[in-house]
Amino acid sequence: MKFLDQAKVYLRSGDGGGGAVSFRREKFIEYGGPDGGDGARGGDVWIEAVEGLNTLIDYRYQQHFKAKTGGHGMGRQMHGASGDDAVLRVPVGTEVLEEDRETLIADMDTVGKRVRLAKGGNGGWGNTRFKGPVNQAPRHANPGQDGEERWIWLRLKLIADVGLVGLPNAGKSTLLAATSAAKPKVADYPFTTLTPNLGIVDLSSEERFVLADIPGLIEGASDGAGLGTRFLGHVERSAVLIHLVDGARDDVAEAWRTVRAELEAYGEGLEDKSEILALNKIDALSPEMRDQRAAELAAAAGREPMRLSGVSGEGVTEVLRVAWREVLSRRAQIAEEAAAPAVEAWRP
Ligand SMILES: Nc1nc2c(ncn2[C@@H]2O[C@H](COP(=O)(O)OP(=O)(O)OP(=O)(O)O)[C@@H](O)[C@H]2O)c(=O)[nH]1
Ligand SMILES: [Mg+2]
Repeated sequence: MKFLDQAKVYLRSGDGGGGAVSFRREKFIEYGGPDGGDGARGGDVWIEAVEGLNTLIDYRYQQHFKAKTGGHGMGRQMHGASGDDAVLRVPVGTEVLEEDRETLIADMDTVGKRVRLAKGGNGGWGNTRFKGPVNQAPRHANPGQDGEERWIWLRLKLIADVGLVGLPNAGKSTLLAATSAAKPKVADYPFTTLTPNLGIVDLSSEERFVLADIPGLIEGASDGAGLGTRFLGHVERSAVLIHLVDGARDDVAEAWRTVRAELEAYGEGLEDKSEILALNKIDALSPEMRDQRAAELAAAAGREPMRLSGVSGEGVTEVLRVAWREVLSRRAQIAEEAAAPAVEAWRP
C-alpha cells in the first residue's frame, strides 16, 4: 500500500528578450552603423531535491512557477540581463511525471539533484548581427524566443513520522481528522479503520510531519486477532508513537498494557520506540475522573500521561509539540548518520 502526496504544477520558463534596433550616433562619425545589442535568455525552471522537506504541501498553495523574461537588447551593443531561473524545491524521493501522470520525467532521489524542466527562450539578435556586405544598415532585429510551458505532477511516497496506536475506539482517527486535512472514517464501534490513513500535521510552515492512523490493536493481534499487526509496518520507521488510551474506559491501565504487549510481540524495534502516553477523551471526564484515570495509567506505565481530547481540542497542541520535538531529533540523527564517514574494513 502506498500513501501518496501529489500536486499538479504549472511551469513556464522565461521568454527571451528581444534584440534591439539601434544606430551609433556620435559626433564626427558619419554613418555610425548598427549597434543594437542582443536580447538575453529567459530563465529556466529547475527542480531540486533538498533536505528537510518531507511533504509536497507547499505545492498545494503555490501551483504556478514562472521564470523571468530575459532583458531586451539595447543600443551601443548592450545585451539584456538573463532572466532569473525559478527553482522548485522538493523533498528527496519526489517523482516528477508528465501531465499524463505516468511518464516519469525525473526521480529526485538524492539530495542536491537538479533537473531542468523548462528551458528559457533564447534572446533575439540585435540589428548589429544582421549587418552584411549588402545591408550595412539593417533595420531589423529578432524578437526573443518564447519560453516553454508545461504541466507536471509531483508525487511523493509519504513515510509516517508519527504513529498513532491504541485499542479500537481509542479515538485515533478522530485525532488524525482533528489535526490534519485527512478525513478518516470515525464511528462508535471497534475496527472502524480497516486500512491506515495518513495526514500532514501543519504546526507552522516550518513544522510539519506525517501522522499515521492505523487500525486498532487488540489482545492477540500479533497472532492475527482482529486486524492483526500487519499495519504496524507503516509506523516502524516513525520517530515516535502516540499511544492513545480511551479515558472513558474504566480499565485504562489494562488497555495500555494490552497494546504494549502487542507492540512487544511484534518487535521490529517498535517495542523500543519512544512512546507518548496520552489519556484521550478527557472532555467526557470530570476533573476528579481525569486525575483518577491519569493516576491509574501513571501507576501502570511508570510515568505521567499527557491528557487530551481529539473532540474538544484540549491538550492536542501540547501532544503534537512533544511529537514534533521527537521528529526533529530523529531527523537530526538521520542526517548525522548520513554524514558520518564510512569506516573501511581492515584487511590483514
Ligand atoms: N468524548 C469523546 N469521544 C471521542 C473522542 N475521540 C473519539 N471519540 C469517539 O470515540 C469513537 C471512536 O473514535 P475513532 O476515532 O473512530 O476511534 P479509532 O481509535 O480510530 O477506532 P478504530 O478505527 O476502530 O481503531 C467515536 O464515536 C468518536 O466520536 C474524544 O476526544 N472525546
Ligand atoms: Mg479509526
